[in-house]
Amino acid sequence: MQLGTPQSFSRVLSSMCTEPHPAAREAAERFLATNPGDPGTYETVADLERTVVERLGEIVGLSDPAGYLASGGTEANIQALRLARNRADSTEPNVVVPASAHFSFTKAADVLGLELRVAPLDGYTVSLPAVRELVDEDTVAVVGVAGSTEYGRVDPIPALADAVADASGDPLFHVDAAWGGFVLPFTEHAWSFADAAVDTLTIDPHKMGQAVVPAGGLIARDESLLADLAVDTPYLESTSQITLTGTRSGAGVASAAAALDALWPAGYREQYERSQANAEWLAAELRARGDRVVSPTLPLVAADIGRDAIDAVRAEGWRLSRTEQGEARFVLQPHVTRETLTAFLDELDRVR
Ligand code: 0PR
Repeated sequence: MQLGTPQSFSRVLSSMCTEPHPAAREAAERFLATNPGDPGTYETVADLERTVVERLGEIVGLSDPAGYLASGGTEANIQALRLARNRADSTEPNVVVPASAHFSFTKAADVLGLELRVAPLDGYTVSLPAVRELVDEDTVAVVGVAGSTEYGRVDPIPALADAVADASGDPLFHVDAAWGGFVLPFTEHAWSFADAAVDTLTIDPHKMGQAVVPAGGLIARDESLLADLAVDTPYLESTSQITLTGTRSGAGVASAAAALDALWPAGYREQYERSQANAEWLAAELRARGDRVVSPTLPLVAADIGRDAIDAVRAEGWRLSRTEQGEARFVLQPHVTRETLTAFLDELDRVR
């Protein structure tokens, strides 16, 4: 069988994945045949996972974090809603999410039997009055997004936490920082456990964290919250399991550990500064060409460059996707350098 060659990242402009850090790639290979799902057998990787969770706790402003490394943001978001549902005693549970929430919440609501209540946006972030109106005694969780998939925007996390505190039921507050978690610590945004009464949070090492896929992260304020996820594992040496997947790759855990060791905090800060500067530069270049640009508050640019132009650059091999509104969406991942963007703009100028 011909395996072919994996794509290069040189023209990938809209992906939230990136070239893994070299240390992360090497660690992933070393731990490929380990399974943190069975800590009784694979002790080293299980210990390493606890260390990674500790380290992620530092990033998200939590001194004694609970959590684990999931297969990605989808699993982390599903699990956050699952524990919220399991601890509530509603027969008609619902979850309130912003219209900007990632489609993983649609999957979560589907598999968990939750009513998905979608709060409209006010600009690019969730409308607080709308959230307050949608929350009722059957609401088991409210979700805020810290770094939205399409526009990189941050919901008003402290105000959402207040709305949760005022709710008549006892909902949990989940923050989805799957992509934003590795850039937000270097900004002024209020987004983490340190800024508001957050219960659970998604932060994915395999996005801006420069680990290999699969490495998502679910972090909880307290170990007791995760107890609602535990199922008995009668024939393993460990007695219960909180993850959604059973067997899972230790490669993600080890690579996250290596990436965090190499990059937190100075390397991630430098990366954020480089990516943000590139985002602002690209926004200015496109505006100078007369394109409407949604201002990048994080390193993600959405710009109305025209449907035909997107098709034309795609035909030249550029991997560029659109927002629901049809704007081109540039995610300034580490592999998207100034040289890449200059080459892209040259192409854009050529095709239109
Ligand atoms: N939460 C947010 C805010 C996300 O942006 C994403 C993924 C998820 C959760 C789900 O994470 P997993 O995909 O790890 O389960 N957003 C990316 C996107 O839709 C996913 C992606 C990644 C798509 C790489 C394409 C790609 O090449 O853009």
